[in-house]
Amino acid sequence: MNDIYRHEQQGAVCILASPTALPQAAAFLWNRRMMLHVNCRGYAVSQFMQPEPAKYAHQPVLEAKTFMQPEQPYFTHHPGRFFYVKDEDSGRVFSVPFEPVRAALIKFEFVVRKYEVGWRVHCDDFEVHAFVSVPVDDVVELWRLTVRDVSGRARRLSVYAYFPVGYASWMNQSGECRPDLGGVVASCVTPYQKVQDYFKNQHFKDKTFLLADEVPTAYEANQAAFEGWGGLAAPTGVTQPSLSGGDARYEVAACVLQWRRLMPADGAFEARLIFGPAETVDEIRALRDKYLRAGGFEQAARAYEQYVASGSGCLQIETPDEALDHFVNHWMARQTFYHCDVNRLTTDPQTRNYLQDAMGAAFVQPVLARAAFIRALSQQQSSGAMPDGILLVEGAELKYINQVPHMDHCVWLPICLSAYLDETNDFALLEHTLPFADGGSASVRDHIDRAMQWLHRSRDERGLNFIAQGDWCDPMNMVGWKGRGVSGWLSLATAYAHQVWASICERVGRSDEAARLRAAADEVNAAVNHHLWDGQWYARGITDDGVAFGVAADEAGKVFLNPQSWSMLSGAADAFKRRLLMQAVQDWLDTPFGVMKLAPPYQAMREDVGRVTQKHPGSAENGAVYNHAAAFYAYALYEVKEADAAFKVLRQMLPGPDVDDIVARGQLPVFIPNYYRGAYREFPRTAGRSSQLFNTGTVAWFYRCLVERLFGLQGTPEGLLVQPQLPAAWQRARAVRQFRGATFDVTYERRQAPPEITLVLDGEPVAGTLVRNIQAGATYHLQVLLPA
Ligand code: CEZ
Repeated sequence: MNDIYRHEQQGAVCILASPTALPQAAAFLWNRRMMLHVNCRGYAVSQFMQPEPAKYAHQPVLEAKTFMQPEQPYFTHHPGRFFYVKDEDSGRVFSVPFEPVRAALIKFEFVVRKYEVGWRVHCDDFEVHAFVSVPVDDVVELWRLTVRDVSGRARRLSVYAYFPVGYASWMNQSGECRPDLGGVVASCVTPYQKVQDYFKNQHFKDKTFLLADEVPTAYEANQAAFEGWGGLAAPTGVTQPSLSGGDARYEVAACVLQWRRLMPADGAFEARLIFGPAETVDEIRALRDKYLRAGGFEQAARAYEQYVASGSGCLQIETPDEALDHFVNHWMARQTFYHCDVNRLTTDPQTRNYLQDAMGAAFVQPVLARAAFIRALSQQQSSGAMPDGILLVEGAELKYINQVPHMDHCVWLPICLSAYLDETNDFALLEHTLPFADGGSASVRDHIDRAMQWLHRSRDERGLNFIAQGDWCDPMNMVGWKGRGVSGWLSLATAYAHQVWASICERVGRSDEAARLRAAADEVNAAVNHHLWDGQWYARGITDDGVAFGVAADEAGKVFLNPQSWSMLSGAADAFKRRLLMQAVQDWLDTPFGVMKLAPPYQAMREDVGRVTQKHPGSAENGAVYNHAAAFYAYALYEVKEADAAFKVLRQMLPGPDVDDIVARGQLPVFIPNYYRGAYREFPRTAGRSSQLFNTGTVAWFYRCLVERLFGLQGTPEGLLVQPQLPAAWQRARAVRQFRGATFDVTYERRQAPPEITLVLDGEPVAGTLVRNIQAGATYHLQVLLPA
């Protein structure tokens, strides 16, 4: 493909061939209890649940009155996994992956697969392979290292594994070489001050171990002793013949292993390493026995591959856009599954995130979606209000952002549930009885009725929804903190949520309720049209002091994307307004990397809007190409049958296929990031740069847009509704869709005639666009003939 990036196995393997072209490019692995984020140069961040998120390496410094280790020389905590290779004859040293030595490499390959990540590096006549994976349930990194001679002569070499620990405990930390275990064990005490915290922390996994199956020649457990004054690129431990076997005694610990070897020509050194946290040495020994015994890694790999495959989703495609196929066929479901199976590794996910992740689950593992709706609704107040976060484990608390009142959580209930119902036809769920957080219980149906009533009540005398300290936009915290400000987006979302719920009510025979809901939606739409239409687009809201913002008169934050998108969903915008606002989006928000969330970006704090205006211009909610918001826009464009415009927005979420685009974004096409930098006019140098953050509601919406809209394979109570909106340039495409236990092999073809969509099911023409009587277990061949 090009020198920097290529793929193998139809996009299942992505390979970056330069450590410096996309220096922040990264990949992630996760299991039910941990997440590992590694970048192409060898920096890594890992997190595990105990049950709150914690780190066994590179801990964040915890707030405390005590200054951190004032008596220690200050060594920075490098969050990496490094291997050094030293030719004992020449004394030359290089490191794998690339950091920290940054030697000139003959070959560099960062290899990303769904179930493992690694490197293939060629330097100094050695070929080094290092790969990491994780098991399904244990918190441990499984590393395979191979160093092979390619010079054809015998070599004397030393190989080192250096895994910095980077504890931040100002109470207690140490490290010891443990030849009896075949590695190094570091220990700390998670710092705390409140006596109650002792009882919470006492069984924490406060040890970090690095063990190898291959017996090391020497060990080091003291970071300062290893790095010496040569630093990371030339650590004392590597320049000397042998690691000193030192310990760390209230000093910064490190895990360093050395293997000195005489290698025959073309010979290879191989080792397997395990790195992770544990509470006790017995636990470490048990992990050693489980993984470092013969076949231990292989067994874990098989189970992990199966785990990842269990979330492969309901859609495989073959289109004229090969790079899109690669993302959809290999990476889209994986990212969606990650979100819904482990809830972004928090114990109190934000309610809107939790519900949108459940929406994604509808396409990969519907049982997870069902469980999530039940859990979320069981935490609703009987008033209909939803909490800011959903508590997932005993003892979890609403923390940080979840202590800030946001007013939008109820809108996500019908919107996300509708995807689940379409997918599964599980309308029985609506009659399921669930408790309220403050006592009493009612059916799911009643819970959602109350949520809609709560939204409808939470409006001002103009009929617009209060924003309090935020809506979908978390950091928009000062529009309504005095209790009067309203959100244009939330009002439109309220109208849309009412309509979605009305459609569901109609399907279960509640036509009176549906009519009431539609009337309520009309009322909100009318209020928005009356107070927030600014002439060419919709305003974002009205502040506590009665000032409309997101309007033409504003210098910064003139146009916001969300109200425009949701006015198309809620139907507030008629065809005339739609034309104007789509033009405004194009004029103000469009960039080669996608549509920005707002423009121009705020350059200084605006106290009647909030901290969103303090974020760097073009970053995050302050005018990035915020993919989650862009996904709403795409979905709305499909709603009004703007198929080409919608596809363009979706396509721009993926880096590539051109290498220039991949370089500008700095990211591999293995996930959709939460944003790309905006401020396209103000800061063109950084525009397009990926945030590298793979926690985002975007992917669930991307999935939904593809399944239901682009390929138009949407479930209804009667069967499968086929209403594709293929990009005009596609002459043909194919989709294999899993639906209610059946497989649909669907081919799309543009033909001159007939003028309407025609369906042919297993050779028989179908009247209309609905496929009925679907039998689980069956495979159907569906031909979709589209007008040219
Ligand atoms: O968080 C996301 C939230 O998790 O931002 C979205 C919001 O809808 C999601 O629920 C838009 O605001 O500074 C902040 O508080 C930010 O709002 C971030 O926490 C933001 C990050 O981008 C997380 O990915």
